[in-house]
Amino acid sequence: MLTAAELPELVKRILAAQPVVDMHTHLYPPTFGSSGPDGLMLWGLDDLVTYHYLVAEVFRAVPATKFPYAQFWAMNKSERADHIWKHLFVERTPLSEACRGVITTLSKLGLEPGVKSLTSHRQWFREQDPNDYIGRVMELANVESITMTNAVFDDHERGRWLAGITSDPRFTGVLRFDSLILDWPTAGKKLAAWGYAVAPELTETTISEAKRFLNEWCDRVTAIYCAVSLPPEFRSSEILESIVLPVCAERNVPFAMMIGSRRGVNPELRDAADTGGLASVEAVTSLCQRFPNNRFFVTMLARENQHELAVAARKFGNLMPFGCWWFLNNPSLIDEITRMRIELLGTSVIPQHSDARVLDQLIYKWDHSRTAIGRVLTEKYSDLLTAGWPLTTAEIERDAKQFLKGNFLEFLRG
Ligand code: RAT
Ligand code: ZN
Repeated sequence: MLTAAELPELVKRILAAQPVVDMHTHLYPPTFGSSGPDGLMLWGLDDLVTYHYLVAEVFRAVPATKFPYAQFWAMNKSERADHIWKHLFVERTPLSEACRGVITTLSKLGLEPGVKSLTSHRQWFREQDPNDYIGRVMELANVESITMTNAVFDDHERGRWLAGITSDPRFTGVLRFDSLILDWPTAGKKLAAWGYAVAPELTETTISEAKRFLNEWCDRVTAIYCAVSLPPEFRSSEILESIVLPVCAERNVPFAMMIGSRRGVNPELRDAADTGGLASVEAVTSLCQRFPNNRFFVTMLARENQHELAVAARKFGNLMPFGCWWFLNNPSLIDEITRMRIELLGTSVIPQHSDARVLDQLIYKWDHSRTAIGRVLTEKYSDLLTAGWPLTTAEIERDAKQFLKGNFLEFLRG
């Protein structure tokens, strides 16, 4: 029988050894382009250091009144990385989660993180072959499969799919179509221009043509689920209910809703422009109740929505809460949210996804998340021992597998 004293090391070891199926990232294989302004695969030092989380942070260190946005965006990527490095890593202590992430990543790659200049590291990354490097990063992060986000209304990505993409077994596809639900006037015009017979009104033909569009694109990207990100005020929509959910049900794929993002509050920050807000869990429960043949992955951006979402999941088996999303992907919040979810839902949640935009981030996002989840589990197992349960190593291994991989794959299968 295990003892409480053994738990911290044992849980850590088991979580580290359990490969992850990462259910939501913004990563791409090299077939989508791995260099230059058009490459969709982001990787390496300059992408790491210019991550949009760090762009937002550098404008706190050096405000736009002193260093105007236009001046920042006029620099090339390496110059922006140097600016961020100087102000967030050299002249200040890199304490924030996004800063610490760069440090963890460099250390795990065997690179000295405490440097004043990025020049020599930049050279090291230049020598890596992107295709081989993916393997190295996945091994270091112990990630076995990367789920992409394939934005069908992004003209650039769409063009690449239409030109023909050879699939990469390390990556799986997800069809993402925010504007179909949030901005039908624009999305509908695009569909019409792409040859689908849709009208501004949701006539029968429009509905069946929009379904044809979704089906064709789900086939093209081999979508394992469909996804949208929604603003705090989202409740539901006719398009969602008459087009999207029926297609997902027919294809037997879950629908992922990432709720609570408010886009572009400070557009000057570009990718870093968005913020979050309190959303409605009642909107989620209403959909779960009225669409029992659909399965919903749901993550919410507001900390204040998390408890109600976990309670909702107790009521609906077709609801799977996942991840500590974006501004919640910080150790203190992962701790709080994971603890609360486990107390309410046992092992039936997906505690985390990486949301990595830059390949190398898999290394730190999963390292930091495994640590945070491990702390919670250690405490929970210790409480269980105190309560009298004869906990075994095999049980901890089974839980780690469910949390990091199994729950996602099982919910996909339905
Ligand atoms: O977390 C992020 O990096 C955000 O910018 C978004 O990509 C968000 O995760 C989303 O999928 O909309
Ligand atoms: Zn995302």
